[in-house]
Amino acid sequence: MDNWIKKQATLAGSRTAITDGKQSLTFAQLAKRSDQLANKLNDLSALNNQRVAILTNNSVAGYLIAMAVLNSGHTIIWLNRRLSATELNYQLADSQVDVCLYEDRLNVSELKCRTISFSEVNFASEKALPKHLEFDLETAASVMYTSGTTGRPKGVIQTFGNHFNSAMASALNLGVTSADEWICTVPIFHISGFSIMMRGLIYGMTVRLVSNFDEEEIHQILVKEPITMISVVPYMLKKLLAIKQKTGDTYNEKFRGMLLGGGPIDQETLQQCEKMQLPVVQSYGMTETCSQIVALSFSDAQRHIGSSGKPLFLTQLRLDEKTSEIQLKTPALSPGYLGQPEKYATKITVDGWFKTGDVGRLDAEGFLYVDGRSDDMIISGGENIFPDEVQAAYAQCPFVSDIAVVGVADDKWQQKPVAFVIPNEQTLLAKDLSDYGRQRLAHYKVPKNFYLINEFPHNASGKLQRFKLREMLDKNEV
Ligand code: S0N
Ligand code: AMP
Ligand code: MG
Ligand code: MG
Repeated sequence: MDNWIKKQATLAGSRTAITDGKQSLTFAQLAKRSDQLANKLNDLSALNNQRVAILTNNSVAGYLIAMAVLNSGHTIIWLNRRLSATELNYQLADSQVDVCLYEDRLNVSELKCRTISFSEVNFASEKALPKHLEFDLETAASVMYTSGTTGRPKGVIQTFGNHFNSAMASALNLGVTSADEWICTVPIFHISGFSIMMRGLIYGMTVRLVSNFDEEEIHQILVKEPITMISVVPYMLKKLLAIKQKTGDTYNEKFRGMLLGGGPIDQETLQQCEKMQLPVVQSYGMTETCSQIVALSFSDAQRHIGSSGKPLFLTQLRLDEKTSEIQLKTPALSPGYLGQPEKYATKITVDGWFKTGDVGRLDAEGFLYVDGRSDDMIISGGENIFPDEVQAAYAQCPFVSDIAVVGVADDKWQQKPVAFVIPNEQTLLAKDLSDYGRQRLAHYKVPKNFYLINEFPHNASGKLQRFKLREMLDKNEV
């Protein structure tokens, strides 16, 4: 298959590929620049290993480095910049990378591998690589880590074929073309963001990057610039809706829609969006499916408020007869977890369907309603938190005899983790517990509240009953 970067340089060379509002590159410039950067990475001997890690915020520099890594025929290991050094070091070791490329302003002092800043890459000399590397549908383009209820995080492999199928299915649903301009406010280290970069390459469409989520700034961009599409998680939708309600502003006349995903949303918010004539397209997807595989269409969005839509072109979906678990077959499905085929095998049914861990319903017309998780996963502001992972971080904590983490509803983050603690000392302070967690975990994973308790509710077989802890909170018993 032809190299997508080179291909767009010949098809749409003069069109803008990427812009942050100050710096812009056409597809022709992108091809040239990613060749240069790949040659510089080669000169730095940063390409000895098949995989290269990238740690960055959304930035043109990070986007270009990612394109250079793909262009050089290597696989990107995307690192979540909110993770702790311990968490990042686990992923670096697990993916067996020997180089992490990082945005200059980020702190990498505790990372246990060779680190090269983007400016070091820029200043390097060039050592030529083969001029025109092909892309291959079966090859891993990217890897993103995701946790689970058991065991350590797993690297989800996303092939070029997964990205291509995902982008095509999305375009067939939304009618996106090269005339669109998609603003990327979601992190490029998540599939929500990286899929926008890949769609940009595949459609020949302009991607507008913003470095962090500042709702006032994004609102102004949506009003003033010719943005047609934005991807948001519920947290972002609510912030943008509130500004629209306050100002009464309308977005620029080309604006077509907000692709909403990454977690559940309440009906009330969707109804308010409708009132404000904010075209929201609900969707359902995950890292393992390379972004949305179920989505509403513009024409159905209003009629099926609360539904995540229909399975997109080529995706098959069924519900498990007993558990109502959502199960999938799709060409966008990851071929596996890096180095953990046995973990991946547990996610596939005997007849070959991927088990999502989500529970849902289908109405008579085939629209999907996602009801929630079958496990204890918490989604806070679009980031996943697994209670077992948080508990494990406190296993060695001297003040804690035992700890149980549960998710509760939260106005700001939709859900937040809180902890029940059997203390070793009665004078224990929440701040000490919080500080302990913040040294070991991504800050969004650290419980927002700590409740001291004498014993945990267990069932007859000794399993922790998290629902009983949640009931205690509901009844104000702690
Ligand atoms: C919500 C975001 C933007 C919040 O980040 P913000 O405001 O930039 O925070 P910071 O300034 O960095 O930090 C301030 C304090 O807030 C804490 N914090 C940050 N994030 C969270 C959080 N999520 N929960 C709780 N706390 C958080 C920081 O720790 C800091 O606190 P202190 O000072 O104490 O350290 C940010 O979280 C964000 O970007 N979230 C979205 C992530 C995302 O994109 N998730 C989606 C993942 N799923 C998928 O990608 C699959 C679905 C999909 O593909 C998709 C999803 C959406 C739309 C479209 C699609 C698609 O199909 O294409
Ligand atoms: P991630 O593993 O970070 O890619 O997030 C994917 C998970 O987010 C899914 O497995 C669901 O649990 C959740 N999710 C995504 N879209 C929706 C939706 N429309 N409604 C409810 N939950 C969703
Ligand atoms: Mg996941
Ligand atoms: Mg912020």
